[in-house]
Amino acid sequence: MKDKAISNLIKKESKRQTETLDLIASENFASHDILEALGSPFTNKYSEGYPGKRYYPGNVYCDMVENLARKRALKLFKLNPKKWSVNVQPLSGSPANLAVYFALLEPGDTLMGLKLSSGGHLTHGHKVSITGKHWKAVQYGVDGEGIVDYKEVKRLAHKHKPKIIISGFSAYPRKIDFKKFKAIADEVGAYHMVDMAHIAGLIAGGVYPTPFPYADVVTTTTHKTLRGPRGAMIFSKKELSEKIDKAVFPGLQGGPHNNTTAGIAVALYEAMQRPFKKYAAQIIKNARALAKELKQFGIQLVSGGTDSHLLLLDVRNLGIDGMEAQNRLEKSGIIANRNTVPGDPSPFKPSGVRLGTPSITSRGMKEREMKILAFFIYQALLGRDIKARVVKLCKQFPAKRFLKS
Ligand code: DSN
Repeated sequence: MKDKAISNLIKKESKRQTETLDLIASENFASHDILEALGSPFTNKYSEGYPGKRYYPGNVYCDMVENLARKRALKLFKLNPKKWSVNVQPLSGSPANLAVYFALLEPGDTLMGLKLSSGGHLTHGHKVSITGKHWKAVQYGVDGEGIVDYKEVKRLAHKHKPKIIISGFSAYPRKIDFKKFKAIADEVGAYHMVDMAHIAGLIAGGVYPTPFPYADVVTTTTHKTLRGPRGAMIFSKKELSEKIDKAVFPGLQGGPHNNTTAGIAVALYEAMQRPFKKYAAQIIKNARALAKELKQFGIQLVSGGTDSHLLLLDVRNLGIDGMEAQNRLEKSGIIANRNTVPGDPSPFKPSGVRLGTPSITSRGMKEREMKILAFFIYQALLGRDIKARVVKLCKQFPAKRFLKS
């Protein structure tokens, strides 16, 4: 690369990723093949519209890429193409969710989602997001154990009659009862939308319950447990797909990022291969092992454990808050984000840290390493410097093979 400034920063970022442990639950390592697709000449092409119906010429191969991505997406999640459609153009998760609301709601209509402070997402109706400003947002919570309060979901749904009920969360360690959500949505005539961004790879790997039998629309990003490039997809029942497609383009976006679509197609191909199932299962095994070990150090976990790729630590009993925990971990080369725990009064002073295992599982770590990692996390949270040992562990599980040189 002639631009030495950027080339240097890429090298530095690669080194940072290699020499730290990434426990951010929404991050992962995309494969070298995916990086190749992202850096391919597909980045040069405009293709507003959909395959066979583009506004510009020259899209013969873009059409093939997008059709292949769509076909693979339906196949991976075992969906009948006569009943389900998928749009692979959303630029990321937030625009994907926005497109669904834009397609299915009128201005001022009501949507209902989990509170941010209980593990929901900004785009599920938080007041600072357009989704909470443009539409009337009703927010449900979790109970004292950190489990979705389904009674409250039902009560609020009957009271406010939302048009969309959203399930699928960003900081929720347990299994979600999609069937219950669908039953409540049906009772009040609402659509059930599942945002499976965090758990898509686990669902694809068959190690987390699939939401599809109980959903009308399913959105997902492609870069979390699914281990693809940064992008998103919207699955919808056939009768809704025309509205969704129109909301994505021309409603919200211009030309799709064809290089990303190519990367998504590669990620879907990879997720269909046998090793991916093993990978998905190992993510959960690692999360459970990490939870067990951390608990032995007296660390408190929201809901007491996990059924997924993430854990939510409540660090108050260590005499620190989430921000301090995040900083102490980062000093030792462990990258994890501060997070609210249920009941936190403000997202600006959260009491917890969210940990996820997708990225370290991609590096090849297993239960044995979770024992070591739990010790490192505990030491770092106590303010002890264990950076050298973290770097040593990183060297044993190199990330170089994912990174383009
Ligand atoms: N930022 C993502 C996460 O960390 O969960 C969600 O958008």
